[in-house]
Amino acid sequence: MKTLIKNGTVVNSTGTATADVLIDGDTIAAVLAPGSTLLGFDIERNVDTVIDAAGKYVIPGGIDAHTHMQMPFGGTEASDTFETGTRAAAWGGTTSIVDFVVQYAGENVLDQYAAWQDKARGECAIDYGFHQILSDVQDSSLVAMDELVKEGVSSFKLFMAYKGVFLSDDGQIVKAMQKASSNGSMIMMHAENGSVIDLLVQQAIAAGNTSPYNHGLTRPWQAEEEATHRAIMLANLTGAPLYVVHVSAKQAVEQIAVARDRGQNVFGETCPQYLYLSLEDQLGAQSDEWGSFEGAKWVCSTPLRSKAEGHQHHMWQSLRTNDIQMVSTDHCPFCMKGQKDMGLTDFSKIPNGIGSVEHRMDLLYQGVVDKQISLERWVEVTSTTPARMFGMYGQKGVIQPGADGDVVIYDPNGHTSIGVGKTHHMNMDYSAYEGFEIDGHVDTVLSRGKVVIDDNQYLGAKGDGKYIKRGLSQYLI
Ligand code: DUC
Ligand code: ZN
Ligand code: ZN
Repeated sequence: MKTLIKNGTVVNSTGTATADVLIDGDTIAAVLAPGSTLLGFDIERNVDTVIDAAGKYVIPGGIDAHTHMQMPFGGTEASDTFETGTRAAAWGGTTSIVDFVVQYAGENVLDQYAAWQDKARGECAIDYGFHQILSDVQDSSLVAMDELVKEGVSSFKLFMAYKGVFLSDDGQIVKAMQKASSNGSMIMMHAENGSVIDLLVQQAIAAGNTSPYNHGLTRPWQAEEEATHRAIMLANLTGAPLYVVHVSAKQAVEQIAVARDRGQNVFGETCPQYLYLSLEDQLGAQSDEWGSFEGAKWVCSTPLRSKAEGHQHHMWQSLRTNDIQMVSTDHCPFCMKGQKDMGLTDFSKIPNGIGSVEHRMDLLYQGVVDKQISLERWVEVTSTTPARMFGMYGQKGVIQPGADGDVVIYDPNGHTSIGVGKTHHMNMDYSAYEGFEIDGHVDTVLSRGKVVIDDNQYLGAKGDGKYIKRGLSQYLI
């Protein structure tokens, strides 16, 4: 199967050019000046499909490096399966995800890895890779880290919060970091001080402060800044590279920036919710159906931060200045009915998570329209950097010969209205971005050369997606 995407504006992180993109089978065969021939060979006449992308952007498929499909969590399970979540991702121009294998305390890491491979195999609409979550860091987990790197799992997530569920103590963190420092893998960190949060939550509940807004109040920025600083110091001690996930506090960004300026391999990720949503939105949320419990829709960790305190503004600025390197979703969807409502009388029982795997590319494109980031930076933070950070670049994250034919044709003159019943394919009974209007549209999506979205139709199939065996981070020497 050969496809020619002609006359489009090809946008890579390095620059923009009008070009034709020839895809042969799974991979990009050539990027050519418009109308070129190949050694006298008329390309257009000899391909199976021609897509005219005049006036549109042709970008590398989005890579969401932080998703939790069907994750058992908070007394329930994230509501998107690998099938529904990856299909929704495709609708939104994301052609690869990196999800998390979960190891809870006492479980064996390699058994869990095998179980997650079984869950995802044959289910995904787009390509998928895995990070590994470590909770207790057993001796066998350290051996498993070496094994997993050979399997293409080159990043390990640890938690400084969620005591009794995920939390690793500082000694366990250091042990995992020492191993990462020796085998070249990346340590990812959920950086919030769990003991402090647990105390504040208990005090809030005892005082009768049970509504969803208290979730944010009991996870203050100081708990994020302190844990981010501690994680950076432990990484410094061990020489491990550190990637801080879902950064939401401007003070945490400052810690990352200082460490980077000192020459440490520290990286930061933020998410659309910290760029667009705020604690004030959550406080003001009211509906006929849910009253103030409406705010549960935006209970996630790290929490939404105060707009008045400038966190949102600072996140966009950090994306421009590269103090934050990339944007993932932390896609962890739960329905209001039957899941979030477990916390109707106690916010601490609301399962933590927001779903947005479908909307990340659009929401970040709106940042281009709103002059928050450049067109090339859009591609960089949503595709190219995730590919480099997690050992996929060359195969993913770029439009160039030899790369996978993961291509999105994005119409800057199109429009997308986000909301349930409009553009919503995630398995959630609400949208965290209901009513958001985007000045652009995902027209066509190709996943390894196959058109999976075109003209508002899904043309892919469950099982199209293949496992991505990742290498080591391409930011490390
Ligand atoms: N934060 C969430 O909001 N959900 C899943 C886990 C996490 O760290
Ligand atoms: Zn986390
Ligand atoms: Zn997460």
